Amino acid sequence: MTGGSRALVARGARLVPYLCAAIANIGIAADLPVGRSTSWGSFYVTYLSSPDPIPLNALFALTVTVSDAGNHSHRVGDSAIAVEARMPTHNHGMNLRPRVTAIGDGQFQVEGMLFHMPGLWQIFVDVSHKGVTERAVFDVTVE
Ligand SMILES: [Cu+2]
Repeated sequence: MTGGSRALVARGARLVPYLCAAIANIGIAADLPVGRSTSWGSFYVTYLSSPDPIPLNALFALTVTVSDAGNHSHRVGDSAIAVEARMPTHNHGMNLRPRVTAIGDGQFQVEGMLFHMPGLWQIFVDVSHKGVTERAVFDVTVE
């Protein structure tokens, strides 16, 4: 499977909870983490934003979880992450440098994120583990 078709499948899968929430008229979608596999398929990265959805021009935080790609319930406890975000169509990043704090068992608190313009942003989570670094990319449209 190519990376392109995998991305399409992932986008399609993300729509399902929103459709369910719309039909049932309940707010479950907001509490579901967003998940992606990393570039070489070794890890599965999820985040929850606070607040959710990610606001325009206001500080927000992410809780990031790194799991084994083959078993999403198995956290990669001795991993480390670095986080940045860019607007791909504007070729610029954030004006702030986020702070990453490991909170144990493959989870990280990322504070000091701020998206200062509306539009498409990409959050890059670089996972390092046993000398290997792989990237998970999350597309986020901020309105
Ligand atoms: Cu911009």
